[in-house]
Formats: sequence, structure tokens, C-alpha cells
Amino acid sequence: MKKALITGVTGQDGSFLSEFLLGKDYEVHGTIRRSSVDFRERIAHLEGNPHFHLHYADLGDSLSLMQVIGKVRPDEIYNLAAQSHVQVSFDSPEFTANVDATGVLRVLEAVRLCGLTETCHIYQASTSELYGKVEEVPQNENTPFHPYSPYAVAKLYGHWIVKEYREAYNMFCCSGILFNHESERRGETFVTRKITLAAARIVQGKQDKLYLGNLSSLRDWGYAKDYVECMWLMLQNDKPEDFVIATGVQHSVRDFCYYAFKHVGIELEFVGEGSDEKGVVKSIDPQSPAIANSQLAVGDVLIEVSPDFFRPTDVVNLWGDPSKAREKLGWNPQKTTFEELVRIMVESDMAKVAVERASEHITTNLVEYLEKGIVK
Ligand code: NAP
Ligand code: G4F
Repeated sequence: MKKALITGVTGQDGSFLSEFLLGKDYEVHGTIRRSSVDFRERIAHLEGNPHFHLHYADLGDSLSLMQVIGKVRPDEIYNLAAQSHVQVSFDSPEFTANVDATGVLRVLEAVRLCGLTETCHIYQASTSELYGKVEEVPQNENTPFHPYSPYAVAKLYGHWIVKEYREAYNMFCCSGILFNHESERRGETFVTRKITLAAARIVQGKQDKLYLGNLSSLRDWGYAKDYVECMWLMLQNDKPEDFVIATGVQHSVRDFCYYAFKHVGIELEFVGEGSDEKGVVKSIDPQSPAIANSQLAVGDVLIEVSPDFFRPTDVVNLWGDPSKAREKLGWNPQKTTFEELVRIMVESDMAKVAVERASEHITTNLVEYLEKGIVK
């Protein structure tokens, strides 16, 4: 049985990759961090599986990495752990550098010092943010990098140190240059999830408005579940190489809003420009089950721009060319289309909000019954 170690197993990608590798009969080991609240929602369903094991380790702590790598002696390491939020990297640049840059070095050194240089294949989570202030579209493996945030600068170090260890020590280590990938498990402060959750809350009467930053920003958004397969394929390749992983299709944040709200029966139109732009209800589909009981009306303003979500430097034109992954790894970049991705996310958030509302309703009724002495 092959052994895989996933750093960042509690994250969006870590949870999907764990499921994928368990399905391929791997023994999966994941690193977790101690937290004052137990927050392992994404992997809760895997705990108890005899082939799934968790270990405490932190990318800022070499000794913890040495311990876990020395104990597990994995055949494959997927280094997914990172401070992954670009906007947060402007507020916490030093922490981001420690985890996203030096953390990668710590993993590579631990592998070397544990004597696994010749046996362990390593995947590093690189990013399309490396293209940053882009110098060409679409971007492929040969496009020059121009990182444009503390996050991207830290990830550039990670990318280059992986290349260095590959050449200096002949290690099988490679980087996936992944473009944005989303899912129903995406963190709630990334723009796509913020939009799908807001659409679900607005139609169910739990939120009035959605405030966003740059609506014109362009991204190549794919489905995280499809992308973890490619991480694995890269480590099964006959030689370590870096790959762009993307869909090859580009949309704006504005488009994402349009399709998410359309899925709940609301057609939006965008009026105004820059900070004054607004997303307004243009029409409502009376046949849509999502909209039943909603108080919304044509002309309601549902989206506004807030400068709170502008970044000091913003990456505005990401569009990947996945030809190399398609040709060399046989990976299908179009398995889940953009509209399908939006549908998956909106439907999941509609269900989540409905459950929250139902549980609030039960709690309110219970309190009332207790107060009236109906139940004791
Ligand atoms: P995510 O949901 O934010 O997950 C990040 C993971 O890293 C979490 O498990 C987190 O643990 C862990 N982590 C953070 N700091 C750590 C530290 N100091 N030591 C150990 N673990 C730490 O991110 P994701 O979307 O799954 O992305 C996975 C990786 O791909 C990241 O490296 C990200 O930068 C990169 N990437 C993502 C995308 C994308 O669009 N999703 C695109 C390109 C590259 P806690 O749960 O304890 O916080
Ligand atoms: O969803 P985002 O925060 O993702 P971003 O910055 O592209 O980073 C994600 O993808 C990278 C791959 O390219 C990963 F490396 C990284 O770890 C992360 O997973 O923002 C997307 C775009 C940006 O241009 C941002 O300015 O959406 C714009 N945006 C507009 N309003 C917003 C908002 N972003 C966020 N988070 N929140 C807003 O309200």
C-alpha cells in the first residue's frame, strides 16, 4: 500500500485529495494544527477510516515536519499547506513568507534529512498568482512570472526552491501552477464562495446586500475536485515536471455574480461604473423554486462595490493554457464547466442556508415552548 502525506489536509484541496487517494487505496496521512476550536469540518467524514491518519505539524516548525516525515516515510508528499488568502497576505506578510516560502524549504530539507531523497515524490502547490501583473495571455509554463502580492512573492520562492532541489539533489519534486479552483468546500472569504453564499442568503431572506471589490477582475475558475487528480498524475509521471492546471476559459467576478444569481431565479444587470457600480434585479423568474416566498422585487440593489475589498495591487487577468497537462498527463480540463461549477456551489449553499434557517426556527420554537411551559 502506497503512503501519501498531505500538508494542509483540512483545507479545500486537502480534503478532496484525501478522498481521491483513499479511493486509489493509499494510506493517507495528513498534518493538522492545534486550534482552540475543533475545526475539521472538511475531513470529519474521513476520521475513523483505518487508512486515514492525522499528525500535528506546522510549516513554521522544522522539528514537527522532521518528526512526521521520519515517522511516516511517505512515498508521496503533497505540500498544500499555506496561508492561502491573497488579501490577508498584505496584512500578515511575514507570516505568509514564513509558511508559503520558507515552509516549502523546511519540507524539502526534512525529506533530505530523513534519507528519502531517492524515494519520495513531492508535489508543491504553486499558483497562477505567480503571473501576477501578467505579461501575456493566456499563461502557460513558459510565461514570465511577475508576482504582485506578498502571497505571490512567497509562493515564487517556494516554486524556485522546488526547482533548485530537483536540479541540485536530483529529487522528484515538482510544482503544479494551479489557476483558481473552487468548490462547495471553498473558504467563505474567497470571492466565488462569498457570492454563492450571499445569493443563497439573499433569496432566503437572511442577507440584504453583497459588498464586493473589483468586479472586473478576470479569473480562470475550475472545480477543485477535478484539479486534485492532476496533482496525483504529476507524481505518477516518469519525470518531475511543472504543469499549468487550468480550464482555459476566463470569466469576470461580475459574470460569476450574474450566473450565481441566475441560478436562484434572479437576473441581474450592472449599472454605474467603478466604485458606483451596482448589481440590480432586472427580472425575477416566477418558475424558480429558489425564489418562492422571497420579498425581492425588480429594481432592488443586491450588489454594491466597497473599497474595503480593493487590494493595494490586484491581479486582474488570469487565464491559463492547460495544453501541456492535457497532452502529457491525459488530464481533461473541461470535466466540469464554469456554469456547472456555479450550480454545484449555489445548490450546496442553498441547502446550507435552508438547514441554518430550519435550526433557527426549531430553536425559536423551543425557547417559546419552554417559556410557555409547554415542554419541560
Ligand atoms: P486552504 O483551503 O486555505 O487550505 C490551506 C491549508 O493549509 C489548511 O489546511 C491550513 O490549515 C493549512 N495551513 C495554513 N498555515 C499552515 C501552517 N503554518 N502549517 C501547517 N498548515 C497550515 O487552501 P486550498 O484552496 O486548499 O489551497 C491549497 C494550496 O494550493 C495552498 O497552498 C494554496 O496556496 C494553493 N493554491 C490554491 C489555489 C486555489 O484556487 N484554491 C490555486 C493555486 C494554489 P488550517 O485549517 O489549520 O488553517
Ligand atoms: O477569490 P479571491 O480572493 O482569489 P485570488 O486572489 O485569485 O486567490 C486565490 O486563487 C489563487 C490562484 O490564482 C491562489 F493562489 C490563492 O491561494 C487563492 O486561492 O479573489 C479573486 C479576485 C481578485 O481579483 C479580487 O480582487 O476577486 C476580486 N474580488 C472582488 N471582490 C474579491 C472581492 N476577492 C475577495 N476575496 N473578496 C471580495 O469581496
